[in-house]
Amino acid sequence: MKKRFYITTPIYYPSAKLHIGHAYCTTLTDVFARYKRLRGFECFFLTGADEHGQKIEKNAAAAGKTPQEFVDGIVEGFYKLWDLLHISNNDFIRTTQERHVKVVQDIFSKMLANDDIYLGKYKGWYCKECEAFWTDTQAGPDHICPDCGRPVQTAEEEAYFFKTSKYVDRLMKFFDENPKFLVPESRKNEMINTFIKPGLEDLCVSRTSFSWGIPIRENPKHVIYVWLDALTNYITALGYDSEHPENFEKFWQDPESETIHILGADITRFHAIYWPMFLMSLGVRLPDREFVHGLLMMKDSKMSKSKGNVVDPYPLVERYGVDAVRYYLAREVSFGSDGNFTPEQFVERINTDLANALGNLLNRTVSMINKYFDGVVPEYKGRINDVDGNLEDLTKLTIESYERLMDDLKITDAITQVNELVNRANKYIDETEPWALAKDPEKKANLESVMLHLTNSIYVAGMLLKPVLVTASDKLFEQLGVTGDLLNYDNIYKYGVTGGLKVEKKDQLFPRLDAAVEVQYIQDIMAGNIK
Ligand code: ME8
Repeated sequence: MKKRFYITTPIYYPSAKLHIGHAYCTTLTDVFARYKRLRGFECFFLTGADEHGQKIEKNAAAAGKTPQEFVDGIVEGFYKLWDLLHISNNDFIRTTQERHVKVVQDIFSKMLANDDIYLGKYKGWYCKECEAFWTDTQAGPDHICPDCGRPVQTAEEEAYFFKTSKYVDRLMKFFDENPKFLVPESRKNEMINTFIKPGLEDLCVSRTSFSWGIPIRENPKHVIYVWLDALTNYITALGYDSEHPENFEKFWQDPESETIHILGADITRFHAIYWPMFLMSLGVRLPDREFVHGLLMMKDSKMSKSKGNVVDPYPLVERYGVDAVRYYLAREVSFGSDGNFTPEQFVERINTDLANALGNLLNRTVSMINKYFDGVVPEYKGRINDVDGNLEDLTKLTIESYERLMDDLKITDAITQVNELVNRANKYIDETEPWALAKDPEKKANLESVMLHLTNSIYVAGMLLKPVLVTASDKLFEQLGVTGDLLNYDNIYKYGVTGGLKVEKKDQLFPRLDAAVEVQYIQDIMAGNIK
């Protein structure tokens, strides 16, 4: 099994503040990275900012700033959000950094020298006012500029093209030979049927209509198309083509390392079709997996910066805490499918799973151990009856299925398994009635066993949720008295290790939220009244 891996998020555009969709992708990627690290993998986790392009040039001008000043300000906000959410990335790449610019220019020169890029003519729809070229789809049937709404004219400009035709067969072969490359499977079919089968045109990889981009060394009036610039971040950050290629060799080229890109469904085409072709052209290994997640909507309408219907994650984390927001993101919308954000579901999820189920389980268990056993968890004495045995079996099964699902990036399903274990343990308290056992001295062994099984399930649940509940899992372990060696993941396989722990009652892990008040609060965030 591979013991090293490289994982990336898309690099987001600093054209405006990030919204909860970006937080969703980065948080879920972070959950996976933390999970693999817990399992002993060496991980390199990259995120960053995609800083070039016409839109950024325009937004900067509208804000009265230079593009660099403009993106510097917005990227500060990226750092702040990732800090708030405890994102454990190992590096943050900005496409305006020198390490990136130089390599993108080298890559372009290489492709030009290989004859994979040639100079041709770009035919499209041109808007004189905006000085922008648009494709057929963008101009639509009425031939209108999507930005200013004025009519556009057909026009031609000199541009460089990447020869996709040269690589299309190799790409199809690669898809066939690597069925796990692009998941979920439906995304692959969509790529083949929508883009490849109808015939892929050569890709225009340069622009002359604006200047905020990386200039082509051989012909500096052109800037490099933003997607060729952006996608290469995944290797420039590792030191590809630099004086320090160690991480590139170790995390990308070495087949012992697994490379995984996480991305949203809106950008699958660039990652699944063009990126592999660029890598083939450079003679670089292709990534092992691309996992496409769905998009979060706001009650059936796509959340987007331009529509102004976004949920700002900053005030959300500030009010509800990092653990609640991370848990909601990981648990609510199945990773890989589209989903809705609603304030009601947000509050409900936290109350049901965290306050009522997990928090309550810990609270009840610690109180009973204090009351019946002076705060010390009784030792494990083996399987003394079926009820206890069932909880023991379920705990072991939960670990197995959690690991299998997590390894497949089915993060939501994996968390759901843990939630089911927690629910089962709560039900087990009701079934075993420890308060009744405590009244009968002959049932002492039963009572001991119940307390041990409960603490063991909480211990396992706490460990499995550690990649999500980055601060609450430590608080849970503190109350349970888990320290030292038991903080290592591998101990969850040893059933009964919680015997002898000294528990300590502290504050509720997750106070119950007042639904009416909090739904209103989140609606205020969405209306932009709280920042
Ligand atoms: O496309 N729901 O950047 P971007 C869930 N710079 N995820 C969402 C989302 C939503 N409503 N909206 C955005 C770019 N995302 C390029 C990427 S990579 C080499 C270059 C997430 O700022 C999702 O992961 O538009 C999506 O793919 C990404 O943000 C797009 O971010």
